[in-house]
Amino acid sequence: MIAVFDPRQLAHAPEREMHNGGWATYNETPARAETILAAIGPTRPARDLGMAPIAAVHDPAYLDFLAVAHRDWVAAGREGDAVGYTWPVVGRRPLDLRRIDARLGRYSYDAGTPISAGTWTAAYWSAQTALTALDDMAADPHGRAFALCRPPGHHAGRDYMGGYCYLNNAAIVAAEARARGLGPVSVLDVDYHHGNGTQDIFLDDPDVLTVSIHADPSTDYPFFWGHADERGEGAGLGATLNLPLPRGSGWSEYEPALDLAAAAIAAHGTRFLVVSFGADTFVGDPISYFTFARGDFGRLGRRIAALDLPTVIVMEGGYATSELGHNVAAFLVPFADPPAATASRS
Ligand code: SP5
Ligand code: ZN
Repeated sequence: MIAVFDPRQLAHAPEREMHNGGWATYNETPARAETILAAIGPTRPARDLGMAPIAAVHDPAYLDFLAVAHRDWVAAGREGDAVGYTWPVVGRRPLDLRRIDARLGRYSYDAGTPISAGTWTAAYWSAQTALTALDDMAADPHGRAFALCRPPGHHAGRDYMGGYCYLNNAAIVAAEARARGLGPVSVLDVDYHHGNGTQDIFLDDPDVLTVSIHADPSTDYPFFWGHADERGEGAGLGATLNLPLPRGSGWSEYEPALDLAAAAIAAHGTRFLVVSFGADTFVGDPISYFTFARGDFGRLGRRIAALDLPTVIVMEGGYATSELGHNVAAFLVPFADPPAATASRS
């Protein structure tokens, strides 16, 4: 199976994040990518496919902000990573404010997503990694490619960062695939956390179905999105599906949700699939509460590969670093098999 990784993604290395009222060591480390790299075999580097597919998804003022935020932080006399401390309440009027702290608040929704010196470079190459996987997917014998993206993307919206995410790699691939006429497109998000950014980007869009299986946002991050009654808006009503599960869920709770997701993907007439893959459903994940064993990642991969669709898998979360590479590799194994072989196994 084709896999893409670009080492410039390692430039993103924030030191700490705000968690439950105090500073904690940053979970989304360069070591995550390195352990996945060591477990999955050969990868190819990203090519630069430019800003246009990124700008098709993200707001231009937000992109300008991301590119200069750390420089402006340093220019304001600050040390370490740029992080906001004041956020506009929903419904506040738009203001064109210049101070770095105001812009950090305007373009984020949490304090867990700092901007380090290398963040823009890494986020740019993370998006290019996903786009290169889309470009190269056709060269794979079964039309599947894995993008080893870091930083992850599914919490980033059109004009906001959050949840360790800056550019929404999965949404960028989905929009580009649609632009190339590969649709109808569906995004299946199997990270532990709800993919709020992806949902927001396509909320009123009937063409791109977004389906997310995740921890109930009543108890888990990102709290304000991902509830079962969010079904899309306007013309996109019905093209959003949320399947929240309680903490403690394992494969026996997950599999029926996956069946509902598969039925929705089929009903959408899907011809191209983006998978937002997080390994934070693992029982040993330090910030998550599902109970997947290693073998469950193989089951999940088999079920998704059996959909028999051209597929780009985009890496999202997963923080049990010592197990992460093996869990990701277990998920990817079925995608190297021909679709018929995958479908015939249970
Ligand atoms: C892509 C992804 O999986 N993002 C998850 C973002 C979750 N952020 C909120 C959880 C913060 C937990 N911090 C725990 C620190 C302990 N060292
Ligand atoms: Zn996650």
